[in-house]
Amino acid sequence: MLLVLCLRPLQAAGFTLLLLLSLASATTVRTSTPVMGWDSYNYYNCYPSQDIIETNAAALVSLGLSELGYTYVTTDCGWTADARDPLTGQLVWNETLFPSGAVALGDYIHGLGLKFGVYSGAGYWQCGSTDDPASLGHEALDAQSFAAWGADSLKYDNCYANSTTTAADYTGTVSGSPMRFDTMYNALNAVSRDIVYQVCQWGVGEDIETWAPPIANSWRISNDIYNAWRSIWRITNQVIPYARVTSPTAGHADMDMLIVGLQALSTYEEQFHFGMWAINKSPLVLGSALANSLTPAASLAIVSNKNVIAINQDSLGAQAELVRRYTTAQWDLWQGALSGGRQVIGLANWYNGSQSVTVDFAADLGIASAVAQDAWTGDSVGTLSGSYTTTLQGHELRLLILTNVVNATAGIQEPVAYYTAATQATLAGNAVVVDCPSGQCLPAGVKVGDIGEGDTAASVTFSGVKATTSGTKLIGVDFINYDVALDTAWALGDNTRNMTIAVNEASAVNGERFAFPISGGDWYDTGRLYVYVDGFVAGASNKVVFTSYNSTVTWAPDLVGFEVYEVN
Ligand SMILES: *[C@@H]1O[C@H](CO)[C@@H](O)[C@H](O)[C@H]1NC(C)=O
Ligand SMILES: *[C@@H]1O[C@H](CO)[C@@H](O)[C@H](O)[C@H]1NC(C)=O
Ligand SMILES: *[C@@H]1O[C@H](CO)[C@@H](O)[C@H](O)[C@H]1NC(C)=O
Ligand SMILES: *[C@@H]1O[C@H](CO)[C@@H](O)[C@H](O)[C@H]1NC(C)=O
Ligand SMILES: *[C@@H]1O[C@H](CO)[C@@H](O)[C@H](O)[C@H]1NC(C)=O
Ligand SMILES: CC(=O)N[C@H]1CO[C@H](CO)[C@@H](O)[C@@H]1O
Repeated sequence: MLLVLCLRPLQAAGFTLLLLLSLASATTVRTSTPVMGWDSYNYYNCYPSQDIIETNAAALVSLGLSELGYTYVTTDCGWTADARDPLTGQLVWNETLFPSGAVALGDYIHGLGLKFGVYSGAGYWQCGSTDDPASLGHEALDAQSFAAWGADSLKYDNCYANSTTTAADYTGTVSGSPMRFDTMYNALNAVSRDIVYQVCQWGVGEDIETWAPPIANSWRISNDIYNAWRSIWRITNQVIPYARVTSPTAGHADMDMLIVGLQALSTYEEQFHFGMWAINKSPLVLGSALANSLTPAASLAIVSNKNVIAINQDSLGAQAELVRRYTTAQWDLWQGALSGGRQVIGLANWYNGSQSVTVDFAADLGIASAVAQDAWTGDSVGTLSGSYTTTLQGHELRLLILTNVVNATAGIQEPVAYYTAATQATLAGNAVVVDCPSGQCLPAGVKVGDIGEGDTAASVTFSGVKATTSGTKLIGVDFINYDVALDTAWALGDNTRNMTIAVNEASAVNGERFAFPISGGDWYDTGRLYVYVDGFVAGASNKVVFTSYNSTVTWAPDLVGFEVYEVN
C-alpha cells in the first residue's frame, strides 16, 4: 500500500513534466502520401501483447519492409486495462500484456527506426471489450497521454458510439458523431507532438468526405474488411466516388488494413487486393503476422513490389478512377494520373477464370500512344496504341505504368447528346421524380428514384434517342447509389445496385445488367458509370429503357440521366 502511494505521485510527476515539455506548439501532422505500416488487428484481433508488437516490429525491419516504407507500427484494440488510473484519470496499458509499459514500447519501436502508432476510440468502450474505457469525454487527457508515450499516429475507432451495450451502431443517427472526431482532432492539436490522425468511423452516417478531410490524414470509408474475396468487391465499389475528394492535402480514403498473407486469397487475388488499394491511394497497412515467418514468401513478394508501392506513394496523390465497367464479362478498366505525366492503367478481372480483354487506347483512355511497363513484373510491354488485347488470369489485376503518353485527338469518345430522366423520360410503376437540394443530383438537379424492389413495372423509358451510327455506344450514366453495406457487409451486402439497360429491345428484361457502385457521400451525390451498350440504330428513334435487374427483390440506383458518346 505504501509502495503504491509512493509510486503514484512519482509517476504522476514524471507525466506532468513530460506534459510541460510538450505544451509548446501543436499540430496533427499530415503525411502527403498514404501511411504504410503494420497493425495488430487482422491477425491478432484484440489480443495484442508487448511480445507480439515487438517481434512484428522487428520483422518489419528484418524482412526489408521498413525500407520500403512500412514504418507505422500500430497496437490495435486490446492494449487497455479495464479502468483508468484512479489518480491521474489516464488510460492505462494492461500490465500483464505490456509489462514494460507504453514509453518502453515506443522507445523500442523508435529504436528500430519505426513509428509508434496508438489506438483508441470515440465511444464509451474500446472495440473488442465491454469494460475497457475509450476516449469519449477524456479526449484532452488522452491526447496528452499519447504525446507523452511518444506516439506518432492515432487510429481512432468508433465502437460503442451510441451505447455501452451495442458495439457497432450502423444507423448513423448518433448525434454529433463527426463532432466527437473533431474533439479528438482539437485535443491532438493541443499537444506539441506531431501525431498522424487516422479516423476510423467506418463511414457511418452521411458525407464523411465533407467532415473528415479537414481533420484527418485518412478516414475509413467502410465496415471492416474480412478474410474473403468478396470484401475486395465490396470495398472497391465503395471507394470509387472518393476520387473526387482525395489528394495529398485532403487526405486518403482508407480501404482498411490488408489481408494479404492471411491465406484467405489466392496469389492473384492478393495481388488484386494490394494493387486495388495501391491505385486508390489507400493507406497500405499490413495485417498478417510477420513474426515467426508466418507470412508466406509469395505474399511478402506482393507487398514488397516496389513499382506498385511507388504507384501508391506517387507525389501527385491522384486516386485512380473506374473508367469502364463490363459487368457481363466481369472486368473493369481503371485509369489514374501519376507524377511526371505518367499514368497507371488497371485491368481488373472480377471473373475467376482467365479471359481475353480489349482496351481501345484512344476511345477508352484518350491516349494515342504510350510506352507501357507491367508494374508487377517490371517487364516492358512495349509501345501501345489503338486496340490492345491481353489475357487476364482469374481475379488478376494487371497494372500498366505508362510513360511517354501522347494524348489522342482522333478516335476519342465525344458526348453528342444528354438525356435527363426527370424531364425527358416516361416513368412507369413506382418510379418517381425526386427533388434534390440545391447543387445536388447533378447535372439535372432532380432524379428518378424508386426503380424496382417489389415492382416489376418500375422503369424509365427514353424515346427518340439519337445515334449517328448503328451498333454499340458508350454511354455515361449519371446515377445515385448510397446503399452502403454496413450491417449487411458481413453477408451479402456488396455496395452495388444492379440496373439493366435495354436499347430497342422488345422487353426491358432483355436488357443488359450493369453493377453500379456507390456514387458519393449521400443520396443526392451523383456518380457516373461509363458502359458500352449494344443495339442502337442510326437515326433518332432509339428507345432506351432502364429498369431494376431483379425488380422483385432489388432496387436499381436512382437515375439522373445519361449522355451518349460517339467516336470522333
Ligand atoms: C489484462 O489482460 C488480461 C489478459 O487478457 C486480463 O485477464 C486482465 O484482466 C487484464 N487486466 C486489466 C487490468 O484489465
Ligand atoms: C478463384 O480461383 C482460384 C484458383 O482456382 C481459387 O484458389 C480461389 O479460391 C477462387 N476464388 C474464389 C473467390 O472463388
Ligand atoms: C493529356 O490529357 C490529360 C488528361 O486529360 C491532361 O491532363 C494533359 O494535360 C494532356 N496533356 C497534354 C500534353 O495535352
Ligand atoms: C446483381 O446481380 C447479380 C447477378 O444476378 C447478383 O449476383 C447480385 O447479387 C446482384 N446484386 C445486388 C446488389 O442485387
Ligand atoms: C430474382 O430473385 C429471385 C428471388 O431471390 C430469384 O429466385 C431469381 O432467380 C432472381 N432472378 C434473377 C434473374 O436473378
Ligand atoms: C445512449 C445513446 O446515445 N443512445 C442513443 C442511440 O441512438 C438513438 C437513435 O438515434 C437515440 O435515440 C439514443 O438516445
